[in-house]
Amino acid sequence: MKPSIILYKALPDDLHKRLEDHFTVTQVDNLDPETVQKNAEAFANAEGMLGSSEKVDAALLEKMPKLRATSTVSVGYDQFDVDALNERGIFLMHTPTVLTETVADTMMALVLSTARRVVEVAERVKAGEWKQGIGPDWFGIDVHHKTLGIIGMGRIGLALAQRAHFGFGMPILYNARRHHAEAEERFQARYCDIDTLLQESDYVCVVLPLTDETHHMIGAEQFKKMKSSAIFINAGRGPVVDEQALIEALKSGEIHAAGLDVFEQEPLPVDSPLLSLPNVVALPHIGSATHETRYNMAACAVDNLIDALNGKVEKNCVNPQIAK
Ligand code: 8YV
Repeated sequence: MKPSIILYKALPDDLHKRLEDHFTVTQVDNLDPETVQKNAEAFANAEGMLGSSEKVDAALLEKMPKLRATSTVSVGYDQFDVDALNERGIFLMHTPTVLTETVADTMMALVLSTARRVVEVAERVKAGEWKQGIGPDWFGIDVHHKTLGIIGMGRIGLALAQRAHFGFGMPILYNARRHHAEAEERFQARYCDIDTLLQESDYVCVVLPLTDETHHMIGAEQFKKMKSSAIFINAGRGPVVDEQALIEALKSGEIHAAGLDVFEQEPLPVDSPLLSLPNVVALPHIGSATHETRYNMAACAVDNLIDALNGKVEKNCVNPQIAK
C-alpha cells in the first residue's frame, strides 16, 4: 500500500501526478485547525506532508502521529517547530539550492531600483510629468563601484556578491557567523564586524534566516550607524528587521532609501507607513517567484519527500541527525 500524505499547496499537474504515483494524496488549502478537523482521518494517517507558508507546530503534530517527513517548498523553515519535529523523529526537507540565483537577481533588482528610483520615476512618466528635459529632482545615485555590505554570507549572499563584484565593480564587505574563503578569494570580499559594515557600506543587504538570534537584529541602533546616503535592502525574512525603527530611519533621513521584499507582517498591511514613503520599493515577497524557479522548487520538494520517506536524507535535510 502507498503511504498517505497531506499536500497543502497546489502543484503543477506533472508534479502532482508524480506525488500520486508514490503516495495516496489528500490535498487541503491550508493547515488551519478547522481544516485539520475536517480531514482528521487523513491527517492522522499521513506519513508525509508537503507545502509552504503554513505553521507546523507541536499542536498540529499531535494530530499527525504517523508523520515521518515534512517537505517545504522553500529554503526558509521558520514556519516549523524544529525541536518538536526532532523530538518525534520527523525529517524536515527544504529546497536550499534551486532558488539561489533567482533571489540574488531580486536583490540586485532592489539595489538598482532604489538607487535609480526606477519605480518612482516610471510612475511619474505614466502620470504625464515628463514634459521637458529632466533635472536633478529625477536623478538617482550610482550603484557601480559603491561599497556593498552583505549580512549573511550563505548561498544567496555569495550569488549577490558575484553579481555586485563582477557586474558592477563593487567592493564587497560581509558579516557572517564564519569567514567565507570562497567569497574572499573569488570576489575579494572583506569580512568585518557588523558595526564596520554598517558604517562603511553604501548598500546594506540583509539575507538572513529568521531565528531567535536574528529576530530584530537590525533596529534603531543599527540604522543610526549607517551612512545617511545608505540604501537598506532586506530579502531574507521580515522580522529580522525592526520595521518600526526602519520607518523612523527612513522618515528622519537617517538612511536614504530601502528596498524590501519581506516584511514583519505579510501581506504588508495596506495602511503600512512604508507604502507612503517615496524612498521605499516594496515587493510582495517575490524573491524566488519566477516560473522556472518556483517549478524547480516544487519539483525539488516532491523529490525530497520521496527520498525522505525512503530514508534517504543525505541531501536537503535540515535534521538528518535524527536518522536512526
Ligand atoms: C518562498 C522563501 O517563496 O524559500 C523561501 O524561504 O521565502 C520563498 O522563496 C516562500 O517561502 C513560499 O514558498
